[in-house]
Amino acid sequence: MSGKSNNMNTNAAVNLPGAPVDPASLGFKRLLAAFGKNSPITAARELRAGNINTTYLVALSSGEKLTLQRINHHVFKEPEKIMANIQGVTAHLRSKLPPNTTDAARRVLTFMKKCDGSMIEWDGDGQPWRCYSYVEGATAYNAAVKPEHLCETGRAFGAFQRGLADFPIETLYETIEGFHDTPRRYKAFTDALAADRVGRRAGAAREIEAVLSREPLASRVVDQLASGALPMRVTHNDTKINNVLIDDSTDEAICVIDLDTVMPGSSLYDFGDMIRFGASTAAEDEPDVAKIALDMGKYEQFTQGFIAETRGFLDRNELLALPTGVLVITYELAMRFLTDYIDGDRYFRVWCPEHNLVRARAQLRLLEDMETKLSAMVTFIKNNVD
Ligand code: GN1
Ligand code: MG
Repeated sequence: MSGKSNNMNTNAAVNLPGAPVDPASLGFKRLLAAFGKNSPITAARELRAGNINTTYLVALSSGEKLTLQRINHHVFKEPEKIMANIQGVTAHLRSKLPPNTTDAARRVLTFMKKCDGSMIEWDGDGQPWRCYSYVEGATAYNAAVKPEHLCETGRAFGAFQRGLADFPIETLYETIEGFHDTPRRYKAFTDALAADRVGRRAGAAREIEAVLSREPLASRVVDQLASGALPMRVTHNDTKINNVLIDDSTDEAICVIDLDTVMPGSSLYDFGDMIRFGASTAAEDEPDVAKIALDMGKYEQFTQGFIAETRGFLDRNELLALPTGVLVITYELAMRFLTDYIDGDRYFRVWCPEHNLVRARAQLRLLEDMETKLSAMVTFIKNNVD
């Protein structure tokens, strides 16, 4: 139910995943033409991918396959700024590929430009669209299907940060203000409770209490960023395992995708979100909380990959603090899902009426389990960095 798939479940003659859609009614011909793509469309699919944007795949008679994505304008107020960030970051990462790289287009996403050089086309309803490469022969898994995918994912996100360590951070726009400012998220949560817009507060009393009782956790990372105890870095900010493409034939992580939230941030949040989503024993929206725990075996695999790429580049105290990020981001997501539930599901896409409540409950259960494993998480890192 949750997450996104990239190249899964081919279901028709044209090798594209997703559910067939009618390209004419969605205005794809005009959108593609804006990006200089004029070949007839031979297939179009919708991916039920992600909680924010709407993603389509198209095949053209020229043989080219492309991703067309409608950016959620309610969430991303200034899509041109996202594209400016993405353009800078992808160019930087591309320049870091070894000179003998033969498959650069599979390792860094390529976004199509319009003839005026911009990367956004607005549709008749005032919604922003973009168009980018579709990486063939690679899969975005919602959960690892082979043990090596865990370590590979850790490596990919570690390498992503390392590759951007010398990126001019001051040139990045903050595309969503306070995105991982957890105390600010807490304030939004209590504001939503006070407003109780759709009368859902009473029905979520236990989850609300679980969030309120953990308030001190909210500031554990941002306070250290503010004091300078932790550095600001260029971070991805949405490090779910399904934001890494795994090569179908080599099982190597080849490309980090979903660059919408690349912004200045903390490595703790990136590491933490990777563990929150990928090292759980269940999906982010598992309704049966008895199935949810932190899988320490998975944690260790992710961590090994991440540390292999970041040792010597992240500060030692930062590395040892990574597990704090695991707790804080899990708390933050619990709070964000619950806020949206109380607020009437205005931010995350939901696939069933109580979806945000189910997501929040799942995060809270996972957090409870993580709290008992914090020292084990730290010990594993200590043993691997010293
Ligand atoms: C959203 O849409 P997706 O899956 O890329 C959200 C993330 C959350 C995630 C939870 C811009 O990401 O912050 O962690 O859902 N993205 C935004 O699954 O809010
Ligand atoms: Mg995202």
